[in-house]
Amino acid sequence: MARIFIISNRVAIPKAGIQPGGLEVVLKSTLKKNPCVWLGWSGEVNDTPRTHTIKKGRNSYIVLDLRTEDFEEYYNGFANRVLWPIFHYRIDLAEFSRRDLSGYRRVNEQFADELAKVLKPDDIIWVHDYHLIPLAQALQSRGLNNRIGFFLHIPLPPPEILTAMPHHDTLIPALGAYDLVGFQTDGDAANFARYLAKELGTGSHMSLTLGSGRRAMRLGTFPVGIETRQFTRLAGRSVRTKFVRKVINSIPGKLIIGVDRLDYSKGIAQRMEGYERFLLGHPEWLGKVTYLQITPKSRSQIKEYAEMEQAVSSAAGRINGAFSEAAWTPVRYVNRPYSRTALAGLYRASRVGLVTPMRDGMNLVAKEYVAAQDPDDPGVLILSRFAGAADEFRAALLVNPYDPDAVGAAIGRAMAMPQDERKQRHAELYASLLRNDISDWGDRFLAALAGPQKGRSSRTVQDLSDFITPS
Ligand code: ADQ
Repeated sequence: MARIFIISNRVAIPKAGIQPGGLEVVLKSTLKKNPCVWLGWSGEVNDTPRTHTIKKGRNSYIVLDLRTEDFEEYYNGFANRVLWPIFHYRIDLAEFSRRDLSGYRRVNEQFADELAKVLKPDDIIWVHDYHLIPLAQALQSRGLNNRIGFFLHIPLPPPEILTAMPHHDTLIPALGAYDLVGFQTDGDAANFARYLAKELGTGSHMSLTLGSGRRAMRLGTFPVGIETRQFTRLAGRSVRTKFVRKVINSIPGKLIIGVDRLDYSKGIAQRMEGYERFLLGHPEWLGKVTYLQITPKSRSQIKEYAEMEQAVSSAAGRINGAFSEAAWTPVRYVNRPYSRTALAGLYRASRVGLVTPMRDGMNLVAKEYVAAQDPDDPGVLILSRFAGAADEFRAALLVNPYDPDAVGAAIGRAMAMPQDERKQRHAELYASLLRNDISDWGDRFLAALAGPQKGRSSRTVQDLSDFITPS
């Protein structure tokens, strides 16, 4: 059985008592079904970097430290200050420097060096996310021609935005060195196809061989899902726990929930404004609804994130200042992470799930909220049309997060929605979750990587036109 090498910025080493994080949940069944080696950054910054290998059953985890300079330039710099904002359509927030780009390339070379020590010719490589775009090229320049796929967890913007990124013309075509490039949505894949057609003049029907000229690259859409039934069961148990009951008993009336990392892509400050418009337009709900926003801080050392922390807390303060009463606080803004179990119960206890990113690759919170509901008395999902999940979740209340009046109106509609309509919408959303469960997501990607004949959802670049003008 061929080994699967999973390569990502961070590695999640399973530890007793620690709940699995995002990527680990997504890759759980791949890690269970195949002998895997997972390689990435240890999370340690160390000027004499070390590499550790940890074995767990038939899987191994190889973690490497980063030098201070590399951490600053690759992670804080190019990945988080250039690729993250630009891929989320925020050219205005990108801070490009050549130094950061060379740090980014250097870490990709470091990863390739480590891989070169352990790879065997029939190992299959699956690279995750925007931190590692040039990795396939770096491996091929070392003569390593393993089958290799790439999955982008975040959005890919159209060429009109991508081309604003300095050095896009060497970086984006580097994806051509992969055998398969996977995206969350057809829209992202179409943007990539349009970039190739426009910038490289591939035309929409040309066979395309980029990079080393060895095999043709293919692209495909593989929307990430969740473990639907397990999450439903978890929510059913969790809603009865002491913790969730205490939260429910502490609020008057209905609960609206938002759960996000503190990131500008998630639109938390804009969402607060939408809630404010709802309170202004629906005085009948004053004192009868509480919006709980759970948001652990992230990337606080980056200026834009620190500014956003400030903007979100001042929006919460403004709303509470204007509307609070002695026995009612309209917004509860909580800056710490909660366990998956606690979140599942809180989702189930909430009448509305407010998921309004300005732009998001998929957004698993939207999927978790739907999975957590009681089918006999479900809550309503309000979802940004700019989340990848909106492609599958047509039965949610879709909103434009740039329009606070529309968000406010959607909250009003959700609060008043009759049970029959809630049940019908939930049934439709839940069916779509089951159709795209995470349990076979890895299998689908790996089957497509093994060859076009096996891939159900991958298309070859000869079919670029399918993506450019989807039927
Ligand atoms: P993220 O940007 O991290 O992921 P998301 O898809 O919402 O966003 O996943 C977040 C995960 O973290 C969820 O499982 C959620 O429950 C958990 N989480 C969020 N806030 C939390 C909190 N306050 N406390 C505890 N847990 C919390 C990236 C991309 C997404 C893409 C995923 C998966 O940005 O677009 O959906 O990868 O591909």
